[in-house]
Amino acid sequence: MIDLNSATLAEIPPRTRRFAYDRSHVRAGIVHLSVGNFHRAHQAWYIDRLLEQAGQESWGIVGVGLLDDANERLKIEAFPAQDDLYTLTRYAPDGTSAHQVIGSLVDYLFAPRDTAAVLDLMSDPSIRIVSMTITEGGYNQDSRTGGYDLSNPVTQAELAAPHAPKSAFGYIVEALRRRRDAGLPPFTVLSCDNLRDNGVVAHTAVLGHARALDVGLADWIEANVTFPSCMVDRITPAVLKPDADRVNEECGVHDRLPVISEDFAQWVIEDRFCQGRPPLEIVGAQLVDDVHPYELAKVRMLNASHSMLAYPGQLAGLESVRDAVEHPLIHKLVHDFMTFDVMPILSAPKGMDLGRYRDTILARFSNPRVGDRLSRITGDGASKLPTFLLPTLATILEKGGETRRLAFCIACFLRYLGGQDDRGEAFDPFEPHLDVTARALGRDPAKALVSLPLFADVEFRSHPALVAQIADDVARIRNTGTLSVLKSLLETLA
Ligand code: CS2
Repeated sequence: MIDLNSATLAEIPPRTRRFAYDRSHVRAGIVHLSVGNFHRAHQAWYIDRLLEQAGQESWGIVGVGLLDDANERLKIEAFPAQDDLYTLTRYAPDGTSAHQVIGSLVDYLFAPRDTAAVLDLMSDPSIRIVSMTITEGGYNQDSRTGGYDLSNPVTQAELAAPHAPKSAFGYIVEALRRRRDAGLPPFTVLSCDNLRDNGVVAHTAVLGHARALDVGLADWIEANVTFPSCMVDRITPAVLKPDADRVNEECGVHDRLPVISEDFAQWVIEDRFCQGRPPLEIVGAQLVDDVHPYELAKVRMLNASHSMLAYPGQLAGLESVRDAVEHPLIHKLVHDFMTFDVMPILSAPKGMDLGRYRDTILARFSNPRVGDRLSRITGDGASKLPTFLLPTLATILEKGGETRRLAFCIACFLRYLGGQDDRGEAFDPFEPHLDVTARALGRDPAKALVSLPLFADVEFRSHPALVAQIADDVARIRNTGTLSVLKSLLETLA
């Protein structure tokens, strides 16, 4: 099989669609921090289609890797060898697939090695947007105050040596400083993570970092830089070796890091760009004044349902999202969670039917070929729960309503921290924000709920009955298994 790169493009079989624009004319207008599969399946796919339109060649993307880890090392090798090209395979719920080569990523820099080049690029006026997907937990938020955590050792190091940044915020602030000092206009900062008000969270982080360094710079950023919020949606599974081998076979070209996703995509963006923006509406993105209701619906319905099914599913020994959503008990749990717990307290975006939205989500989870694994969804629960699920619980506690489905999911999360499923099989929970001591608290729910920072937004101290309920669920899950606890829960609630 041929290797993917610019020279072999013409040899790729026609079943794999190739972009029609002349890539040598594409110039960088966007720097994207942290080039994960989601970015490559979502934003880079939108931009790829935009580049097909006449006159849009100034919106190419340069990807920047921030972290020096095993995952990034694969990209350092693969991206240049492939001239930053890659294949995207999209699977529809009816099982059909579409293959294409994406060309919108025009360069890749590895920040720990190419620090000067990254800063030079970000300081260049041709870059009009700096976007990022640094994960829900990547915003360095202080879980107690919601502000930017200046005590983080990485932040401390960056503040002591601002010319040698490490984090997204260190790079953004240093590049903005250079632009201001050179009398150049700034860029828009666009967070593409699944956070409520992601633009506001990014604003808090950038301003928090800048203010600790230079108040004048912070004021300039405040007055000149915009931080639009956006809602992003496309299920993009982790691609393991067998998945990669399969899609390479399907595409007829060897890509070292191919991307897989569902065919559904949505991008709703607040229209506030301080240096102009690509006309993304012509490729299906929605530019709106207020993204908030869309974000809320997506995070509290889709992402929360993902968590709602993934913890019990993994404990029950299931492997994929599809296996879990097609299990009758878990299906009912998730369906009823959306219908009775979330939908009554959500205000839907104008023109959106939440019932239909729920049914589409369930159908997407059942996609027969995407192959999304539960371990991807359960990972980093410490960042996801406070964003996806716990605000719903806090609202129900305030306004009244059923808490037992949420209590059960939290119990499953605490049990999952122990790294053992119902069959006694061990797994390694991916929890980069929880140390060993914190994880061990999974065995002591009463203490975990009142002391782990991730639960800080729920007043568990004032709800002892709920704490007792969760502790009881954890004990019964341990003794009788997850699905038997779920079965009796659903019978009680029927
Ligand atoms: C998932 C998301 O990570 C998770 O828990 O819910 O990655 C989800 O697949 C995407 O947000 C879909 O747009």
